[in-house]
Amino acid sequence: MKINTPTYNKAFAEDVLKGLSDEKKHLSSRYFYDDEGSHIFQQIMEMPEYYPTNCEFEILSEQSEQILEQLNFNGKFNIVEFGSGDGIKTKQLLKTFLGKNADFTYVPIDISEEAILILEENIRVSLPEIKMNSKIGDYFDILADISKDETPNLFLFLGGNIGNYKKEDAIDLLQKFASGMKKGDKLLMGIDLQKSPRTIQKAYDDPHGITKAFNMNLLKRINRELEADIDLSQFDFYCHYNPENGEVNSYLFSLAQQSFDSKVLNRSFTFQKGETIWTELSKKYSFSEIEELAEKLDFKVLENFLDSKNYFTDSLWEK
Ligand code: AVI
Repeated sequence: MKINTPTYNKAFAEDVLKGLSDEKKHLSSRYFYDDEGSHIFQQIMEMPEYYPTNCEFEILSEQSEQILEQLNFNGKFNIVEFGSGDGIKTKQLLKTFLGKNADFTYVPIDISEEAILILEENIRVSLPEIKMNSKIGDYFDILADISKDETPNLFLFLGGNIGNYKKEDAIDLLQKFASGMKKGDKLLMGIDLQKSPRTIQKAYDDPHGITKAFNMNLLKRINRELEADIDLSQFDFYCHYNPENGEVNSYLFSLAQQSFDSKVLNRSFTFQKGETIWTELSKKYSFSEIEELAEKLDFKVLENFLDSKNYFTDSLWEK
């Protein structure tokens, strides 16, 4: 008997079904990052309006020596990176640490084998002397293994990704990180800060339409993977920064009363004219919110490493 294994991603299908069936429609920004979405995100990071990447690059290029001093590790340690991406920013930190003769092993973790292979190649070409022990798989399975070892760890969670988690989900994620950390282990986390609402609004509501394309790619994915017939020209993108709570919320919205079918989900979905699909939260933090979050999780904030404009922090926490 031939068993038909689904060619679509089951979690994606379930989440789309749930998200588009709820009264207030939503789709998770987690699904932005297929091959095309990852490519569009690269373009976002190159836009002059999208300041977080340059800010974090500046911090890691100019302050890694101070970061190393604050770690206060004597002897060997691991640098464990969650969601390492292309490693361009991390390379700045690794280079400085090597220059200071720090004795460490770099342990990048990613779910994608391809991402790890590209990263390894990229790091080895520019830093051939580095000790690297890459891991492919689920963060938390790997974390459980790492925590059994006596070697002290510096965990990296860069890029400001924590901003894409709702408060309760951010706490949940950091609690999972914490459960794999020993006393004295450190976490260096990229966090985007509250600043002029105009600067933030421009970074997300960009004039090039790249962030719009990033969001629209979710609909393209539904068409392709869930065999749907969404008319993309009948949707637009909107985002809004609220300086009172530090949240950028992003939406797709329907330009007409319309419906579409998905063969995979075996359902049709109807939209009113102007109806929204919430796609992303990008939360900007104040220093007091960072302190509050660390305290709740039993971490101590050792130092906030800021860029010259004070837009972004790499916040160093100790367990
Ligand atoms: C990945 N993450 C930190 C980005 C952000 O700024 O929230 C994703 C992004 N969304 C729109 N532009 C960039």
